[in-house]
Amino acid sequence: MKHWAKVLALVAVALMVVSVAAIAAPKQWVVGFSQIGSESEWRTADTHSVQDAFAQDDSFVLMYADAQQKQENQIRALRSFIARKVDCIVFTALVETGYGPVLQEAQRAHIPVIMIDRDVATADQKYRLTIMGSDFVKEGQKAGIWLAAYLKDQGIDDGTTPIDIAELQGTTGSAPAIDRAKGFRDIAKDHPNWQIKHSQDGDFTSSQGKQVMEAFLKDDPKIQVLFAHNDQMALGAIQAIKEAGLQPGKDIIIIGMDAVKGMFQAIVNGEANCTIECNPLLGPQAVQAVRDLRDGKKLPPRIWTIESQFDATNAAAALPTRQY
Ligand code: GYE
Repeated sequence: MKHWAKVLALVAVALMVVSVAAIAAPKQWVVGFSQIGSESEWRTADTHSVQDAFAQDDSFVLMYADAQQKQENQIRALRSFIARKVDCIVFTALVETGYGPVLQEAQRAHIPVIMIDRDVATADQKYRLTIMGSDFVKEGQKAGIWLAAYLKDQGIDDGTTPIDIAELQGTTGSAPAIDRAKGFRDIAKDHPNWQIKHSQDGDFTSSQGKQVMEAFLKDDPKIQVLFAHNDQMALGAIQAIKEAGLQPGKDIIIIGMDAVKGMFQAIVNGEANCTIECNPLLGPQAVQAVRDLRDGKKLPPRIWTIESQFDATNAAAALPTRQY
């Protein structure tokens, strides 16, 4: 073979190798993740899950923005993702309303938006591709169903004597606060003697849960049940109850949501009664959805997570295997 023919053959082989590699390796995607903050153990587990899952696949670059519980920070972060022309946005909405314009901007820039955990209001759902996460209405219903069974089992509820219930709501206007309140009331309405006498925003944090519970108890030391929209507020409230000289889990039945380790421990210690699981480990599912999107697959409009509930009958057995 002539020298120039050899060179040509080598170049052809090199080109083939490069193009095969290009086909095999997917195009690297830049993904912007707008998180709401770090208000709870749940949120921390969720953030780590998403960051770890994207870090395991080097065909993704994750840009992370923590809004520190402020909607304006979140809108600013979303706009900066759009300006940087990211390939996809993963987004958890602090509250349901107020994101329409920025989501429309993403749509106009042809940047797909995948919601995880907290959705936006129905009117703005047309601007996002899918939502993955929990059924918060169902979680609220599960809390009500558990309470009905427990009261019956303990012989506390005769169906007519009023049951004095306090509710610590999550961040006003957020999807889980709206839906958990609704789900619980779906069940409460079948028990006319259940009286939700106190209901206030505790912003999903332990410190506010404690403060609000203190105020509830000052106003009404006869509260029999506390329904907290997350475990973090329930754990804060437990402190307030103890400081008021009452026994949490006995004088006041405590129901939380999330199933974080601290709440498991409280149930095992007899200081709380029930927690409805809300799975924060959304990272692997989120990565899979973005991968499918990149591969040109159609995403389902709703991706549910699978959940359970824990009380004195099963908390101790499950505790050693809990990841959050
Ligand atoms: O229950 C709470 C967190 O959006 C489902 O937010 C989530 C909630 C979770 O701060 O602990």
